[in-house]
Amino acid sequence: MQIISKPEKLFKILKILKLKSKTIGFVPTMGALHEGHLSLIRQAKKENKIVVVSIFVNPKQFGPKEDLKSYPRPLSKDLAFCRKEKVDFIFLPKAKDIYGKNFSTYIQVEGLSSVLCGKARPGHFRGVATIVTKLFNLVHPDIAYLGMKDAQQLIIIKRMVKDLNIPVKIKAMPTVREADGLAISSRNMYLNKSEKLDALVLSRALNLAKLMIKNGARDSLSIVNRMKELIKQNKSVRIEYIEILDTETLRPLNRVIGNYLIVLAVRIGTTRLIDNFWGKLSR
Ligand code: PAJ
Repeated sequence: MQIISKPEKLFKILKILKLKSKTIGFVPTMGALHEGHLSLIRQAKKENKIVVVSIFVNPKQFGPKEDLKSYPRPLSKDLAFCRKEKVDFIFLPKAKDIYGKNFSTYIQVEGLSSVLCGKARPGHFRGVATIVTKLFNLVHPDIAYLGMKDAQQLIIIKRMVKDLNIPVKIKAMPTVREADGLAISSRNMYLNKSEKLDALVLSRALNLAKLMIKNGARDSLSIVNRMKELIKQNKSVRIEYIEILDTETLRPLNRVIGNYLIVLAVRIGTTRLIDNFWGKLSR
């Protein structure tokens, strides 16, 4: 496993490998790797000759009051995980080498970036789209692996790749959960014991919605209301949003039909958690 920090060096090495027709699988991350990240890496290993993992806590996607400083950075543990998974290259850049002096170009995916998490985190998706574009330009992956856990991020990146003709295939990977149903996230480590129990309400609310839909419910409002009722039983959980949307446009669906996405965001203490369910009903 080779660890590269300089963008130009990474670009040069990968360019040579590409000329030798080696397929490149790419997993962009902010580190603090867990089973969710590892599932992406394993899939990339299965499908490509070369696997590149980037570890970069991207300052441009954090708001001024967000957790950039305290975001976990367990680097030696991350590297050990990657070594075990036989990752070929780790890209570990410094912020100053990614955002040089006078940096002033951003990618803005309009519409999709200003709803849901984009409302609570203005500028977040601009930061994500910009770094992901830069990483794609440096790595030139054949396939990039992204988690369905971050549904809005995935939908925005897919839109951007299509709109800008970026030559990469985006592979969406299912959410990895703890045995109790909690979606694994680097931010779960901010939760104390009782908050971790409170957090189970996210997957429970999604399961309730799934059951209702299985039993024939189609009216989004009544499903969302039942989810809200369930969550409100727990006084320490504050709902930010619960919505049922179209998976491509993120437009709200009055009725559950076609490719739909149930998304929710809550705050527990100071921690913001998201979860979702991707479903399909034939029209
Ligand atoms: P990060 O939060 O480190 O996540 C990296 C990738 O892992 C994302 O595609 C995310 O959706 C996926 N992931 C996280 N938890 C998962 C889980 N429980 N199951 C499956 N996949 C999971 O997302 C980012 O970093 C950044 O915004 C990034 C895209 C790297 C740009 O900076």
